Amino acid sequence: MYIVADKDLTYGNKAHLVSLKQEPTEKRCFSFWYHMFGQGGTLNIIIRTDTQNSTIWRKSNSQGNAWKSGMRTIRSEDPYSIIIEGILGSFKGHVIAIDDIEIYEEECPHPVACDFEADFCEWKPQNWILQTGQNHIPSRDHTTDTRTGKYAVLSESNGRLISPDYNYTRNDYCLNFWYFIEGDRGTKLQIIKSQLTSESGEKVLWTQVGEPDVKGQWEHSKASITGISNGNYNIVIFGCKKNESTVVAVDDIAMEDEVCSPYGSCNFERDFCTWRNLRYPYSIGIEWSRSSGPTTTQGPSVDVTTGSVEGWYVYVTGNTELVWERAVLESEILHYAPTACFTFWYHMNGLGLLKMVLVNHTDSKIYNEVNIFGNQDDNWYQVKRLVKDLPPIYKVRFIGTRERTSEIALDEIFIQPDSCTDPTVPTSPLTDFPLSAWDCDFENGDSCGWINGGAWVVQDGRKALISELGPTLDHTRKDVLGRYAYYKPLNGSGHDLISMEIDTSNQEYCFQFWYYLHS
Ligand SMILES: [Ca+2]
Ligand SMILES: [Ca+2]
Ligand SMILES: [Ca+2]
Repeated sequence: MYIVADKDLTYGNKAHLVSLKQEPTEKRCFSFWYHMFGQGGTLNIIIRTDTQNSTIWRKSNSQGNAWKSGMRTIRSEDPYSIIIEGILGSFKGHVIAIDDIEIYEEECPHPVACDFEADFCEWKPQNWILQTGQNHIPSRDHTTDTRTGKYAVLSESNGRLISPDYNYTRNDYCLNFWYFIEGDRGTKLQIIKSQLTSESGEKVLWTQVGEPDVKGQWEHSKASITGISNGNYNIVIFGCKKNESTVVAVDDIAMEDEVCSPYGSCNFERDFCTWRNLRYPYSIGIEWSRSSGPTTTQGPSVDVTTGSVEGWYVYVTGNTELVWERAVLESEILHYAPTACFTFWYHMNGLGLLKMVLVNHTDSKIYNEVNIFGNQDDNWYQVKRLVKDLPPIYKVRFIGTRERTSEIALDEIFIQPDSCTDPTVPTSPLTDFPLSAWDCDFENGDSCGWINGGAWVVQDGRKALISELGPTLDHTRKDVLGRYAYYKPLNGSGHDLISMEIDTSNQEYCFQFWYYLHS
């Protein structure tokens, strides 16, 4: 079933597909497939009761040249109808299609994922609101990178965003999210694992605080969540701020059924992970799209991850008549330095050129690392490249250039620090002593129960690079993501970092620490 723009159509014209009236429900999964390719257009799923309409799902603009799965759990105390609303883009021939609508009597899987475009999904907001970038900071959301896209923002001095109830069956999950913080040190964002039955059962998994005079930007992060299947837990996104003008916002939350993969890695099975198409003038005429199975006679018929037509990869696609077209896929900001191993698979059965370049985030200088020429056979090939002398912060771009009909495909991007052999396991601090309650590596973003007079800031190397203050590597992880306490007094702040009381009457202790002093 599809809608198409003909020449008489004006922007904003809508088409509605309305279901029969449904019985009230506590949980009923509405699942469907959609195809939205080309600029403009919106697809809404609306629940209509006798008293109100609520939009429970929304996507706008191109979602790539592929069928994608959409689903939302419906909960309604009143009888309702489901409305599928299509709003076309403004150019002729634009198509929005849907297929395979299914309704079944249970919750949809993955309720934790949310892009905040329609609502809070199943998250319960306490003092968080949805807003667009219009007249606000941040001025764009993360999902759509537009002024009309929505994100969740803290509206009071503190608030919680509580994850939906979900029957977690695995031991390891990874919460992926994007956040924006702008403000003083009283501005804080935390990810907390919270036990439903007791107030005391809260464990802080991740913390980030604001720093005065540092401009906010959307940043990607992950929090490892373990042991959530052993009890009745929720994930809580906690924000607090001391001052009206400061901002704490989140967007594009997703829960993955596995331990957190390294930053920048992607197998394209569910989405683009953190990779993005760059617009014109970086890209000309074409873009990278996700797909599975054979797309053209020249492209791959299976992906690398699964080796089947069910698996997903990305390929350059478009239908302009330019002679040399170009599509640029860019990573999030990466920080594996000074040495990292870049692994990816490509398929280039036809004319074309695939480049992997690195862009220094500090001065935008570009380093050309890999060039692969087309006209190869119908096979996937792996590239593994150890790159040395990397800058502390950079991005990776895959640039596909093709002539008219040729195809370039990519899959299984994997980036790891240090070497191309076994992935490195983060080492715990080297110590000859048993662990104690006073130990702190600052990796959770707080000072582990040490009382901070206010002059100490827990920061990572990325923050140090922006503010040009402090070391760019910590001692624990020895990379830009590792955190440490940095002495940076403000007017009126106390200077001490004070431990909990230590009783030395029965036992001796050794106090050991690493320091960095430079002036
Ligand atoms: Ca959004
Ligand atoms: Ca794949
Ligand atoms: Ca550390």
